[in-house]
This record gives sequence, C-alpha cells and structure tokens, in this order.
Amino acid sequence: MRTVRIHAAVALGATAALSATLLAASPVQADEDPTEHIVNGGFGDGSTGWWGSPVIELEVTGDERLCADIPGGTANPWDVIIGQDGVPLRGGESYTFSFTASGAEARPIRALVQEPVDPWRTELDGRAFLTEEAAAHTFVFTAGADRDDAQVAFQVGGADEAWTLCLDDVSLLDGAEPPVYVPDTGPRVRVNQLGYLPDGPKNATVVTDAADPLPWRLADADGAVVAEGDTAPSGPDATSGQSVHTVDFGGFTEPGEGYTLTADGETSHPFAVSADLYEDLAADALSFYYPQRSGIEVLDEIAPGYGRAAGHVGVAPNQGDTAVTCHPDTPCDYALDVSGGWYDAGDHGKYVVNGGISVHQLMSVHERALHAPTGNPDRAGDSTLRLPERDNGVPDVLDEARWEMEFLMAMQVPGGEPLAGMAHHKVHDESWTAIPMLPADDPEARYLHPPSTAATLNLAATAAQCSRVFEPYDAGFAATCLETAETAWSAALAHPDEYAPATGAGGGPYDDTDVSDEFYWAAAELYLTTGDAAYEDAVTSYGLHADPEVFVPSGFDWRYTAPLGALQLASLPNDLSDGARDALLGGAAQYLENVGTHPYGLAYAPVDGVFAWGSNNLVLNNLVVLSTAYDVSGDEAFRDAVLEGMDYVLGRNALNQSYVTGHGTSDAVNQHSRWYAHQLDPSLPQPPPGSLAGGPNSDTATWDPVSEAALAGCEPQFCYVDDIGSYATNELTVNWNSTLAWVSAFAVEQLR
Ligand code: 9MR
Repeated sequence: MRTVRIHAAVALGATAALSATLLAASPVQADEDPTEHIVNGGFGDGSTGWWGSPVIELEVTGDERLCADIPGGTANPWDVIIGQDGVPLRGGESYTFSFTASGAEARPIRALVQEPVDPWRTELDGRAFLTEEAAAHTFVFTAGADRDDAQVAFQVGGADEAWTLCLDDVSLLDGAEPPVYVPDTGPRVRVNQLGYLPDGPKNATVVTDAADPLPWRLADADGAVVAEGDTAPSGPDATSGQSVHTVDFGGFTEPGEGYTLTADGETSHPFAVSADLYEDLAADALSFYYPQRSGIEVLDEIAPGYGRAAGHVGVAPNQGDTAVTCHPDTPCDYALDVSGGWYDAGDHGKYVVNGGISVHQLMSVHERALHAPTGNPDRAGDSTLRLPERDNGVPDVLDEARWEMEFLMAMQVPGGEPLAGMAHHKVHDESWTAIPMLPADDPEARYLHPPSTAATLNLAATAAQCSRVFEPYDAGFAATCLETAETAWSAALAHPDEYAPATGAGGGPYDDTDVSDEFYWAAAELYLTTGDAAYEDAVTSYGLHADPEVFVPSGFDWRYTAPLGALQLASLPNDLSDGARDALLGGAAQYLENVGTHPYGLAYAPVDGVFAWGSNNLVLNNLVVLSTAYDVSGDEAFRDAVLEGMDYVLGRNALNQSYVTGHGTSDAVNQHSRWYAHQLDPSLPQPPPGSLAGGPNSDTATWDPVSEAALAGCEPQFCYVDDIGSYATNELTVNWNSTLAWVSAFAVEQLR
C-alpha cells in the first residue's frame, strides 16, 4: 500500500471544490487519546453502518474491504454516493479524516463531512485522486459548528466508464492539530516581477523592522552592481500590518533582463527593464476572452492548451442556451436564443450587468486607442489577438466585443411582451454545478431571470457605444446596435425601478438597488453616439454629472457605473467634455495621492480599510481613472502613478504575488474556474496567461469556506489565497480582465 501525503483540510461550500495542497497540517495528534467517530470503518462487521446510492451494491470482501462497482455515464460526483450518517461533530474541534482507497487510475472522488440534508453545509470537502493500488488519503479540518448527525459521504460519480471502488480503514479522529495556512511570501524585497519601463518610475518595497535607512543595490544579470542607494523608512503599513521601507531607483534607465534588488540581506525576484514590458500582457489580457466564450468550440490551434467543445449550444447534456425560457418562479411565454457571449467567471452563468461593463471596457480599449494622444489603433487592431476572427479587416478587440454584444442584445425582451425592450438580468443554471465541469458537460436546466432596469441600462450604454465603434466596419450592425440602445433606454425610462433581487440559486445575484449611475452612463453613451439634445439634457440633469465625487475612494465596478459615463465624457470628443475633464482631474487627484503615499504604491484606499471582493479590479479601475486623467491633461504625474500602480498588481505587494497568470515569478495559477481546474484535475489546464485573480478580500462576511479556513485574522493585503476553492479571493472574471486589459493597453503605449 502507498501512503499519499496529507491533503488540504478545508471546508467548502456547494459551489466550490477542495484544494489538494492548500494547508500545511501536521498529522500528529495533539490529543494523545483521540476518539474514533466512524462506525465499522474497518468493515469487520460487513457493511453495517454504511449505505450506498440505489445504483450500486456494497460488497465486503474476504479481507474486509468495502467494494462497489461504480457505473459509468453519470454527470456529477453526487450521482453515486457511499456514506455513513449520524456522525457527531463539535464546532471548533479539529479532526483527521482518513481512508484507504483503490479504483481507476487518477479517478477523482470527493470525500465530504457535511450536513445530511439541504443545504448540505460542508465541514470538509476533500478530493482524492485514486490509484489502482490501494493508497491512504488523509485530510485535517476544523468543524465550524456542532452537528450531532453529520454525514460522511464519498461522492464517486461522474465517470464515463464503469470502474470498481474499494474502501478500507475509514476513520474520523478528533484531537487533530488545527491546520494553519502560511503563505510563502519569498524574499522581503518586493518588486514588479515583470519589471519597469526604462524611462518610467521604479519603486520597490522592503519588509523590515529596521528603524533607519538601509543600503540597497541593484545588480544586473551577471551580479554586477549597477546602482545603489538608501531605502526610505515608511513605518507601519495598515494594509499589510508590516513595517516597510521604500526604494526609488528611477534614476536607473538601462534596459536589460534579470536585474535584482538587494536590501537588508534579501534579494528580490528578477525583473526586466524594458520598453516592451507590457506587450505580452496587453495581448494576453485580451486573448483571455476567446476561451471564455460560450456557444463556440474553442480551437486548440488558436488557444493552445485550451481547446474544448462548444458550451450551451443545445447539445446534451447541456440544456441551454438556444431556447431558454423564464425561471418557473417568474414565468414568461417566450423562449430566447441566448447562446454565445462569455461565461462570467469560473461559473457558467452569463449576467448582463457584468457583461456590460466588461464589453464596454473592451470597446474602450479601441476608443482610447483612437482618441488618446498616446493611443495606437494598431496595437489591438486586426490580427493582434488569439481569436478566430483574425484577419477579417476588423480590429480583433472589436471582434471579441461583438461576441458579447450579440449575446447582450439577445437578452432583450421581444416587442409585444411584458416589459418589452428591457433586458433580462441574467441566464444561468438552476443549481450550482460541481467543479471541475467543462461548459459542454453542464447538465443543469438554465433560465432567464426577470428583466432589470440595471441590465437594461447596461444594454443601452454598450449598444450605443457599439453603434459608434462598429460604424466604420459594419454599418448595418451599428444601426442594429443603436436601435437596440434606444429601445432599451426608453424601456428603462418606463420601468425605472425593476431591481434584481439579492437572492437566487445557481448563479451570482448581481443585485443593485441604485440605478442612477446606470442612467447616467447610458445617457452619456447615447449622447456621445447621437449628439441628441434629449440625451444631453439627460446627462446634465443627473447630479452625477461633472462631479469629482463620482470618483469614490473605493473605486468602481459593475454595480457603480457613473465613473464610466464621466470618463467617456471627459475623454471623447463632445460638447460636455470641459466640465467632465475638470471633475475627472479633481477625482483622480486622490488616487494620485494614494499611490504616492502608499509604501506599496497602492491605488486603493477604501474608507473603512476593508478590501472588497475583487479588490484588484478596484485597484485597476482607479488606474483607469488615473490613465484617463493623463490622457486628457498630459500631466505626467498621472501616467507615473498608473505605472507605479501596476507594480502592486504584478508583485510589489505584501504577499509578493503577481496576480496575473503567466506574468511574474510568483504568479497566481489556481483561480477559481470550472474548466481551468488544473489544481483539481491535472488533465485540465491552469487559467490562460493574462488571467487576473480577484485579489485580497478582507470582507469576512463574503468569504467562502476555503478562505475561512485559511485566512482567519488576516491583514487586508494577506486576505488572499491562490486556491481554486477560494472564490471570494481568487476567481477570474470577464469584468476584472477587461480592466487589466484596459490598463495594460494604456501602459504598453507609455514612454516608448
Ligand atoms: O464580482 C462580484 C462581487 O462584486 C460581489 O461582491 C460578489 C458577491 O455577490 O459576486 C461577484 O461576482 C461573482 C458572481 O456573483 C458569480 N460569478 C463570479 C463572480 C466573481 O466572483
């Protein structure tokens, strides 16, 4: 028998799966005399105490192992279960759950300790990869609540082919050493792990308790010292709980690879000084979208390593998305073809408000390239990205945007129906699916959720922008976009308070009860496209117009879109731009100050100090504001703040973490995704290069069980774990990548 090293020991919710190696836990028992809580775990008494799903028969072999033939052709792990009920757990107690198993080589199974009834709250959601030879598997977890009647369940369904499982030595012992997550933060000298532009700012951070300045030296790839100086102590940092110094080596301008910075006896990860620093990132961040597409086969020759069948094109076991009707709780008498678009994130849902801000930012990559002084329309022009529409005479970024726009337009309620012209808020599965789950394998029923004013205004705004940017390439499509936008606008005016609820199963809520900001953004886009006085009046009638305070300290995202309207009016040609520019420069000043005064150059200062879900996106959206301030003013301080702000995302942070897959020495690679689920199934890929992780989230009320198990008591910058189960800190999404793509597109054009 082989012994498999100890596994992660975390509790996970129904939407997440287990990390295999997240937590270092000692198998040594703290209690010398732990109690066994499994009945007949050695099967000396036949199968007493155990039950199985009706599709299997439990057999106990002569050498006292429990074996069962597991049928092939099931979709979900929970389609075949072996379990034991009535297991007592004490909240706060740590347990060692272990078993020996053999089965099909590399077959993943789920080992759960959980509530025995809906909502099946889990205390442990472990994953074991089986071998043909029997091997031991061990998990350590801390129970979150007292449960007299917990259930131990092995979920073993989901295989195409039949196989045979044998279990032995199933054990649940109390008195375990609680698992502790300790991030590997590497050297205490923190740099942008990609590097720096030759003529750009160059800042680093040293974690040290030293009170006085320390000498630093910059070495080239051969180890020769090329610059030196002294650090600047900056004292305690509230976002990390660390004492830090800063290093400014902006005076060094010599291009090269493999530089390192040394201070206080520690040497940074290597980095480049290069004018081409952001080229790959800018292309990767946009090429992220093709394998995120729904409704199309992803070709391996275009996205190497990411080829997969089309998802949700009406082919079983998929039930969507070619004729989707309304949720049974809110019925309608029509069905829509809402195939296409992008999957939102690590789930298979498609949500209009989040799709809206995402596609807007992609179209804005193009619009900025046309209008900003440092814009370069060729950069994301035709044949620049990895997608099927290369070489069709249309900028690739617009090809990608059109894929989503057509989906958004398909979400509009048809004429003659109640709420005609509004947009359905979202389409997603009836229940959360297991992870991993390739899009084409999703067996759930999918429904349209009720139209909302926020979704309708997202459609109005983006379709208006679509009309503008597609006019030179496809006038017919541009006209359709404008007609859709105007219909949506009228529908939103007629139904200004249809709010999406905060509840719902199987998909994100994307709830929002203040849509004044969506009205402002949509009016701005319609005005920019048409120049019509009615839209101009609408823009200026909102208190949000020309107000620097729309640029709030916490940044903006899908829920708060007023800054999008303000940025567009400030940066594109129109008669309202003067007031919008003044407001933008006023609002951007605070982010400039934040970057300049923060020892990690952080462009994010939430008022309460709590880092929100997707904080990296909020950081980057503040960089969008700073970039646009540079575009409209030419004030280089704004540009330099953007470049310094990027350092944080790419490694100059408390965790020494690049939050972008494939970029940087210590990059995030386990973002929560049902199909880039390499951490759970080695046959699946990691996320594509250029995938942004959500990032630190210190709002404990929103945490998933992996975050709860790993991050208790964390300082804000430390509230992140690169684990696939940590969807509250480590998901990837279309709206976060659009911001990364936008800022990368800005950065790639600077100081060339
Ligand atoms: O990005 C969303 C974040 O702003 C919300 O606080 C959070 C909780 O509602 O949801 C996030 O969006 C998730 C969505 O609900 C489902 N798809 C994945 C999204 C990213 O985590």
